[in-house]
Amino acid sequence: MLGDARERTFMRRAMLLARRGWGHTAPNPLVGCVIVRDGAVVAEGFHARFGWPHAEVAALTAAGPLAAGADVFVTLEPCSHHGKTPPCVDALLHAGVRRVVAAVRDPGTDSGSGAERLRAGGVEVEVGLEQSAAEELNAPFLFASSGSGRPWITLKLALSADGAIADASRTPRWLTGEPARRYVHRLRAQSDAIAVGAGTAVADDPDLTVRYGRRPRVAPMRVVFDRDVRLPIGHRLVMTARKTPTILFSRSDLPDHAAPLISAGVDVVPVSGLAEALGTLRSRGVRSLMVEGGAGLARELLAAGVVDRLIIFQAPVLLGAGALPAFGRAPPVERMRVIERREFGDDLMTTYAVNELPVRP
Ligand code: AOF
Ligand code: ZN
Repeated sequence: MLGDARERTFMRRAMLLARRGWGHTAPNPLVGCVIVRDGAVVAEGFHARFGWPHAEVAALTAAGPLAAGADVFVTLEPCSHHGKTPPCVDALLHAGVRRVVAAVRDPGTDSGSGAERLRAGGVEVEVGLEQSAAEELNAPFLFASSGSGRPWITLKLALSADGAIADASRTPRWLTGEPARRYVHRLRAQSDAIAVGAGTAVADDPDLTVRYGRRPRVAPMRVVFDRDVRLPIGHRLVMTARKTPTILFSRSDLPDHAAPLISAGVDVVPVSGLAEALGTLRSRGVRSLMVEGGAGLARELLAAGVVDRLIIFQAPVLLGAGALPAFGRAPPVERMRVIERREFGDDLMTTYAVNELPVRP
């Protein structure tokens, strides 16, 4: 029965398998699959890398003849199209599975309608088991398919217990400990691009690269929202721009002092404002954007209503009088949905849903 505890366990297992493709499947989704017979898992699979076999095919291959008459749990509706690989629907029908349980529908116009095709072939199909977890797993993919003209945006900030990002002296310093900082590299690895505002780029001289854990298939693009082109030529982002693509969004009347940055390989793009910058990123293939501060950019994004997920790492530190509040004069947001809470050493991470995924018509 859909939703019984054991079936949920199978879907959660498929979700865990899906995560093994972390950083390697974009622009495709993370997908995992388990094949069950007589209440026991007989085979598993996941989409390991862009262009490689889909999760269902990997699991069917592992199952061999055991797939006949089996139940299949998959985190995304099986595809019905010939893309880089043949339709999973055909593979499932050919293997003679009895039933397919999918967590969420595939919104793709080519790849979708797998459920109907399977039903027409006599397979029992149910959709929606662990749906919200599956949506969270592939939010950028689902958001892109909804016709959004901008990337799915995650704003990540490290704050003191008194809600600030810098003390009165504004001296850059680490608030969070090593485990939290490592996890940020993991978050970066699953993002198409990583952005900061000009203030943070100037003050912190960040690399914005993935330097810990498994490297992603494609290094995330680096983005600086720097209206007046304040990024110094000697900063890391500029020095390494030829190695890792770096976009700088400036105001539309490009200042003359941008020339050396352009010569150094920074892709300086003059834009009329935030909306045009986000549209440019999306049109260049950025579906997921992680923003790492600072206060000015955070305020601007919140005010524009384009923060989809807010990840706060709260460190056991008080920055005291005169500290820089994380959100400046950001607009109030009504109760946000808490998606996840996790501890990293003494730091507490909370992921909030600020926006919800648009519901498919
Ligand atoms: C995946 N992995 O495990 C599943 C996917 O170009 P293709 O053939 O790789 O097809 C990509 C589309 O197939 C993808 O956008 C999604 O709609 C669907 N399902 N994709 O990459 C998988 N099951
Ligand atoms: Zn497929």
